[in-house]
Amino acid sequence: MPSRQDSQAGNTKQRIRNVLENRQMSQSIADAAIAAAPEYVKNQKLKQWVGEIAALCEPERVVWCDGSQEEYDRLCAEMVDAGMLIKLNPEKRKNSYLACSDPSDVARVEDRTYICSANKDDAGPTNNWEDPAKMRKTLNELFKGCMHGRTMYVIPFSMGPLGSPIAHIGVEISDSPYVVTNMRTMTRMGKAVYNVLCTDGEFVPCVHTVGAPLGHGEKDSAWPCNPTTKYIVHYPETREIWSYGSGYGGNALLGKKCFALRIASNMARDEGWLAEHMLILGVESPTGEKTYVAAAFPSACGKTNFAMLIPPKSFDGWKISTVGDDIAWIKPRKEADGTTRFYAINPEAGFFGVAPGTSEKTNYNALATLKENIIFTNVALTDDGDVWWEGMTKEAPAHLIDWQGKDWTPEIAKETGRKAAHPISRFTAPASQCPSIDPAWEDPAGVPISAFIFGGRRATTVPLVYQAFNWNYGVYMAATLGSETTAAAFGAQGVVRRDPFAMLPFCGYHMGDYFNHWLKMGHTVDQAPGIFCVNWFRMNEKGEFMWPGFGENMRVLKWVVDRVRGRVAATENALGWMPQYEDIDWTGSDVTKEEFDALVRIDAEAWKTELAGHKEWFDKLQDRLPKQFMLKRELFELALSV
Ligand code: O2Y
Ligand code: MN
Repeated sequence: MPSRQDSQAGNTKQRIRNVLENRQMSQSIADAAIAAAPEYVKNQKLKQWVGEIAALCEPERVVWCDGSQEEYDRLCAEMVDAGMLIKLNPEKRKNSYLACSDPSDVARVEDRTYICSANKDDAGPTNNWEDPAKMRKTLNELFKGCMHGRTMYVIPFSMGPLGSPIAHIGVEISDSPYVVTNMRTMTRMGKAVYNVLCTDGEFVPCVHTVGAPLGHGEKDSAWPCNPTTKYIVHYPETREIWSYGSGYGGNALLGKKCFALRIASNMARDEGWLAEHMLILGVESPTGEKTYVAAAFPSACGKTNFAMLIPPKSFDGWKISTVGDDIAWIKPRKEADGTTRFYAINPEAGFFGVAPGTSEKTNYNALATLKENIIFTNVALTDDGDVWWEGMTKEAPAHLIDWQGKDWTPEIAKETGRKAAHPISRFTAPASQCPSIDPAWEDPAGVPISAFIFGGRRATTVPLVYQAFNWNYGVYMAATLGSETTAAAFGAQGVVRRDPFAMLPFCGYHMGDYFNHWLKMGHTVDQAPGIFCVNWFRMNEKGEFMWPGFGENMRVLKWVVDRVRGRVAATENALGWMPQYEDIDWTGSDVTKEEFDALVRIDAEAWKTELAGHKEWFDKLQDRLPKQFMLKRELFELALSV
């Protein structure tokens, strides 16, 4: 009989053997992943990292994506065979597909989104934080073998035109073909990125898994994801992104919110630029004069509509062009005349827009963009193989298959309230297909920004438009931006959720530091853009919107352009500079002076409550709040009481 010591020694030997075997297995998986790289991949750091991730996730195979049309078509065909995509009728929507997600995987998961900075205070009170070492341990365990039975795709992408001095490279590893195809539309994805990366270029490593390993012979689900465990993790110091458990939108397409905003905001702070949740549009006058504006609106405030605005008929010769609908990267640049200005690019190549409410009437350009090469997610399927969503047409089709695969009729909807399309169902569309796309949208140099516009959804208190007295004051205004969460009646404020710069879920570091960065950036340019606040959502005592919005927003936009060009008057008041009725172009409009006056009325009592709200918000940021903000708030209070 072996002694106790003998059997302990035997166990130890076995353990060592296991460790060595595992190590060997990991090494051979890594070697195979690296060997699968095409010869044009020269970046050693990238190859080594791909090998390490393959060894951790243990996929069945590794595919280095080239971004070609062939690859896109092949992956779509594979997803159709697997039941993940439905090919739409090519006579209705050429080369387009519908994906319907698991009902548990339909939105960004903010409560599972983390900024894992080394120091908790650096993430700030508005972000979830976890100790990076602890998070790495958690994720390491989750990612171990997470791609069993799946293909691991290596997706090289550029945020911004390839080679632009404002652009940056990322590489996403994902086990989702849906992610590959969406990334191809949303970013500049594929082979050409390796030329920019060269042998030693920098890239942001992004690791994504749906978190649903397949057992031997196990049948896959139509939308694999992990129904219980989700993590969207950012390591700002090492500029890494790790996402586990979701296959949807901003959780999985890591170039968008994760890289272009959360990680990029850290890069921008360190390197002296701005990574913003902003659309970029161009305003062309009848004489051909072009003015570019960047605008920040929280989600669900009509951002895409504003980016693609069609001016009212009376604005003959005026044109709005779209540079981007969601994100702007902005850097100071010296002009030929020696002056420094902000130049902006749209780091994305596509739109990931909300479908419901989009119609030819509300956003003609968006609908025209959706004719071909689209991936729709969670909209309804028509009987003739096209798509439909609430608000697309006045009358709903008589029968649909809803986003959950169930029969849907207007009668069923009436009885049950069940929507045909998910309320935040999406389209992924190439920006190049947008009729209003700006000729300079891919200019590597970017476009010069003359004005910043900030808007929230406020039923009361905030006027239609006003201009900040100066840069610092504008930063204060943007820092206190908010939207009402409940419908407010005339004279009574709803609950205001602060969404500074529309960046609350997207700023990858402490908001107080972010405000200080903005204050500093004002000094890096000779001509700081004008800063404006707008509110399209003011309501009357009957709870009706007082401003028609949509194309009519052009009237406000023209005033903004005329202000920064120094050719229209404004009146000073406690909030800033505001137009009088006569300062706005009303041709073709039936808005009366009384109606306009009500839209810009400043209710001193409501503003006192608003300023108390600013204090509450500032108190959360404590010692990192710019010192001048408290003083500004008090000056504001004084101005209101005179
Ligand atoms: O990212 C998502 O999955 C949905 S939210 C979204 C999508 C596109 C553009 N903006 C947003 C947003 O929440 O701001
Ligand atoms: Mn957005």
